[in-house]
Amino acid sequence: MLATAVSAYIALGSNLGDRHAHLAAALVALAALPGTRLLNVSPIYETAPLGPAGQQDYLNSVACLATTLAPHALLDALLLIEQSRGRIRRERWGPRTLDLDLLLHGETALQDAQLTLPHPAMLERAFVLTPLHDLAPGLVLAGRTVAQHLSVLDRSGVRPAAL
Ligand code: A4P
Ligand code: MG
Repeated sequence: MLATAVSAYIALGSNLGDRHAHLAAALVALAALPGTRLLNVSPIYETAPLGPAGQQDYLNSVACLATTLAPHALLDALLLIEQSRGRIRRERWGPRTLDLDLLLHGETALQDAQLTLPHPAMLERAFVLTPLHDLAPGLVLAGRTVAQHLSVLDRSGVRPAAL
């Protein structure tokens, strides 16, 4: 039986090396995943780093996919794409060439050792909700729209990226 496609939202982040190239390569790789179509991509934002001091600013965006991949299969694919861009895990919230977080996979809610859905921190982060708002302002999460969640966040560290 054919699996049904769901909408999945991916947060893209980079603050090391050629940040625009890492994000562009990630989009090419996401579009090439089996059972997957890249539906939409937000503008790119330059954002103040959350985490250890002394890091370069991030570039952040959000992509929307239609995919038949199951949540864990999609997460595994995201980790492989990160590795293909030279991602080395050193410290939590430390600098990274490419970070791909699975924000939402349809209506899935789950928590295990590998994966938490929806992504647990997404509603507190203006660098995630600003690009998500560009794609889906009326999407309802935890009883409120993305626009409502974003309206109470400090957006001062988030600005459109220079090309
Ligand atoms: N994991 C569990 N749930 C998920 C999910 N929904 N999506 C697990 C992706 N991964 C998920 O992630 C560690 C493990 O989380 C994965 O192996 C997966 O099994 P990681 O990316 O290796 O670790 P990390 O990123 O160092 O830690 P953490 O807590 O995941 O950090 P975040 O939340 O990814 O934040 N500042 C700005 N301005 N912009 C950013 O994009 N990003 C981070 C990283 C910090 N500061 C930032 C930004
Ligand atoms: Mg991550």
